Amino acid sequence: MTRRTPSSSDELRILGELEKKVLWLASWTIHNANHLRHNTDGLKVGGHQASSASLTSIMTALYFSTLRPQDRVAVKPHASPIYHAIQYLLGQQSREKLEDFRGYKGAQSYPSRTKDTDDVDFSTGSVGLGVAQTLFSSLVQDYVRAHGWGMERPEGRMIALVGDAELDEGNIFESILEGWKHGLRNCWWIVDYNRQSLDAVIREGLWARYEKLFAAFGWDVVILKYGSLLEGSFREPGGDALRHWIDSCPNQLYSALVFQGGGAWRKRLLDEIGDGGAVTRLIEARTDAELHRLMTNLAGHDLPTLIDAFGKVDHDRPICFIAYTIKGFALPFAGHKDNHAGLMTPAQMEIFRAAMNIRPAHEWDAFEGLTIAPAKLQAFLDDVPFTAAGRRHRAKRIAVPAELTVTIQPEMSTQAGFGALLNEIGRETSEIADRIVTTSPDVTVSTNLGAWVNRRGLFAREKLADIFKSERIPSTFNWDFSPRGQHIELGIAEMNLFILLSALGLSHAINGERLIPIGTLYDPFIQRGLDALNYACYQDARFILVATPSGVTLAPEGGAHQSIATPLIGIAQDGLAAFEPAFVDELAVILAFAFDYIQRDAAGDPSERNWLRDETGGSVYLRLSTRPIEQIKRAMTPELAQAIVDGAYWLRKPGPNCQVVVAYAGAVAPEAIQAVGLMAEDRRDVGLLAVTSADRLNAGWTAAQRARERGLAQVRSHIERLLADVPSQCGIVSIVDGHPATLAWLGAVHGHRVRPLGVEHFGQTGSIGDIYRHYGIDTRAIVAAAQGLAPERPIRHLRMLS
Ligand SMILES: Cc1ncc(C[n+]2csc(CCOP(=O)(O)OP(=O)(O)O)c2C)c(N)n1
Ligand SMILES: [Mg+2]
Repeated sequence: MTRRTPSSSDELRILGELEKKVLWLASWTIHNANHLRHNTDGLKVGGHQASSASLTSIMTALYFSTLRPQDRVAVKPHASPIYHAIQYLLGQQSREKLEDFRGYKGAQSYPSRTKDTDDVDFSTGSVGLGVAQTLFSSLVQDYVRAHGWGMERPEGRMIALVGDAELDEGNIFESILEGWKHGLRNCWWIVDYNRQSLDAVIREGLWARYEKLFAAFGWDVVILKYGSLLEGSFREPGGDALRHWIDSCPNQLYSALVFQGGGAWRKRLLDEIGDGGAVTRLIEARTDAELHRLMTNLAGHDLPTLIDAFGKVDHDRPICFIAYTIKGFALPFAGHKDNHAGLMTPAQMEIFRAAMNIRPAHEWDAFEGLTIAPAKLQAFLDDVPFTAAGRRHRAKRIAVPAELTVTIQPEMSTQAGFGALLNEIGRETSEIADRIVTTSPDVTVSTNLGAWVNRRGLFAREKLADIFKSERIPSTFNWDFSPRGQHIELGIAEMNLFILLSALGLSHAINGERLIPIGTLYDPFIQRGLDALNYACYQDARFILVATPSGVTLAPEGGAHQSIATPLIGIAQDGLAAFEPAFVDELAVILAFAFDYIQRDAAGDPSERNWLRDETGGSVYLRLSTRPIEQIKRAMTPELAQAIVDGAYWLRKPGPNCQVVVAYAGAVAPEAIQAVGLMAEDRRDVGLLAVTSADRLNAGWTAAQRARERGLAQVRSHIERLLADVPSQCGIVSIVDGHPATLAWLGAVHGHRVRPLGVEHFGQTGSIGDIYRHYGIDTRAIVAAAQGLAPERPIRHLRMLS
């Protein structure tokens, strides 16, 4: 593609016009949403107008000049109106969606990969996460290329537009550390240094700390402080004094003067540095408006400076640009410390309209009020490199084996089963085995990935041999790093795990190369990274999360590591299908399903069989245990496999006179099985329901009810069918090593009474027997609960179970 030299004066003139237009469109979008559309329900758009205006120039320079199709950007959440305005000018955003900004199905308040239609690369919203996502996306790009995939495409730069207060989020620093370890490249962070957060003006001199910090981790730091006008004035007689004054001006005072304008600048400057000579002449040579323009000409608002700085980069080292900006630049509340939620009044908007030459009813016209001929502007826009073909990719699906083989020991834990399954996959040559990439925050061995890593090696761009191996020191693990390795070892920070999974899980869209990411961690630490997990799901990244050990079953390992709430997270987290199998043959079925499920992306209605939106796919969470339990010897039939995936099956079908059903999930299976055996003499036809996914059972049930409410009377979900023949007077004892609410809802399906057992408190250590007794999830507790549900006849074994 031929391209004009970016800094030609003709192009700069066009970019200057577009910059104005972008600010107008963004402001009008916000104004329209507040004053014209949504004001009847009192919906106010806070935090957008001032916050987005500080990025107008930077984003104009990037999107209309610097960026290439292979580049990917995370835009600061509150810059969404600027982003959508740019996309509108590039023909990728509709007027309707701008008119409905923040309204139903309109353009989103924060750029959203899944909900917006205008080519958002990375969602943002929860500050800090999108920033780290760009870093991990760069690592993933390196991973993909090191494996020889996608070499026909140019390398992209992963760019984040970062709010300065966003840098308060710890996850950003966690990611910087990880980036350094992995030799981060092709990553730009452009800090919108407007020295304001939501509530406040930030501390003096923060940039100097950032500079040291980034440099310490191998980043280039480029400080973009003064624009071309100010730089020019510094070269005039008296300019040194002006530079000195502005360099030492406190943030608060600078902001206040920005807000007050030309007259205030003049008074202050003359009072403080006026000398009756060169400095005074420099000031007095300018009108109030010119002086204001000069004094607010920070580099972050100066297109020539920005285009030059971005265009000059001729290396792939990570760069942190600290771009000085003004929050609310070019708007009436510019610089005011309370401006975060500031909105222009209708009167202010009219003044702005007049300044922009916009006629009423022409507010949305792309070139209204501009001085350059529309045809010329349109030709420029049509030729913008960023929107050239090749931005969006669709990677083909990786073939998945119908079943996974594994040798099942008589006693085995699901965690051991997971390790054995991956070991088997790692042994074979298959496409799926090559596309799997595992990662773990310093718990690779303790989550049982060791055998897989021994086979497939660790990933690093540079080869690094395991010294223990070369020194012939016996060790179970072969820790060789190479560009072909398939395990990415992370430090302990769980936020990094989830953001890396988010990046790996979007590789099909970002790099056009599909990966099958599997991340392992201890179950309780899901909560440590929960916002990042939610973020990954919100972006529709696809991965398999294996959390082990879990619950109080890890007993002697330590009370602090027990998890209670995670089964409920599994139920509640959108975009994540949660499973908690008890047996290894179930796990094999679920893992095979997961490999396929994470690759699905069809639009469409729920399946009529289980009422789940299986065709759209999603990510998968496996809650596993370290408890070895006796395995069931059985053949895996297609029916059983289907039921396992759908969420439950009868391990013992209840008879017609059934009085009690025990419904269990996960590692408490032995207690449930034993309790049913002990009750058999005193209770008729006891049923035993094995629940493999409370999440999918619940989701199917909810969807089926909704379908019936829409008139599809015949619809039945999987759990409704399973419980259909259970007599109405029968009670259900549910049990899970997690919060009892996980399965308590089973009673609402057909109105059976439920006694939900589970764990509500944690922290006690001991043997599994001690702990189960302590928290009331042992065999006795199940039998006692059954007795309580149907007390007419005592269960004799209960007395022996104290
Ligand atoms: C995790 C998280 N916490 C809080 C918020 C609410 N919030 C949105 S923007 C913001 C601060 C904005 O400051 P900065 O990043 O400097 O952007 P600016 O408004 O100056 O452009 C806060 C606290 C959020 N979006 N995400
Ligand atoms: Mg800020």
